[in-house]
Amino acid sequence: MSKQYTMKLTVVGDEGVGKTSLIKRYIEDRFNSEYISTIGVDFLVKNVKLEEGVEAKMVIWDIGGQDTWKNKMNLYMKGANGAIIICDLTRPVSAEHITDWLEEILTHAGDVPYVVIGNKMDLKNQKVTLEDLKMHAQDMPCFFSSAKTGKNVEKTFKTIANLMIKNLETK
Ligand SMILES: Nc1nc2c(ncn2[C@@H]2O[C@H](COP(=O)(O)OP(=O)(O)OP(=O)(O)O)[C@@H](O)[C@H]2O)c(=O)[nH]1
Ligand SMILES: [Mg+2]
Repeated sequence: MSKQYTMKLTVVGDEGVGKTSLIKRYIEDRFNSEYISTIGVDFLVKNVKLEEGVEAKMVIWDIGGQDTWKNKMNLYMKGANGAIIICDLTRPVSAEHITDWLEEILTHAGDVPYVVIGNKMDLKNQKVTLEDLKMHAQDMPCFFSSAKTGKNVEKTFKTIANLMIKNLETK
């Protein structure tokens, strides 16, 4: 018998770090260099096959990073099974804010798994190191990624999907 899970994944981080781009790369394998800021929240669904016999319907909440949406976080985060927290490797402030995003997750979704991503690794003027990310991520996984080249995008979603499943199975 195969097991079928439904999971809610939230994707958070400052405006312009590449949340929508990362999701678009993962689902459609495409990249758009134009910046269209997410208004409120967008929803996307991806069916994932994990280990033998385990399938999951992953509902991805692409949350707008502008301050305007901050007061909606309780609605957006509620019931989340996990999160991807993203910063832009060329903008140290976006890395400093990882702690704030983590706080939102803990407050509204509780103690759920998350991964920390430093995006835009294709750009030259990187100012955030893997050590910086590790510090913010505490014991959870962290990677560099590029929505532009696709580097580590699949790995990011696979990692968080597996962590969410593991967490659900132990409940
Ligand atoms: N070079 C490069 N540019 C990227 C990458 N990811 C995103 N971008 C660009 O960064 C800009 C912002 O990307 P979005 O994906 O819209 O950012 P977001 O985090 O969804 O922003 P909000 O919806 O406003 O919170 C766009 O111009 C993207 O093309 C990347 O990996 N490399
Ligand atoms: Mg967006």
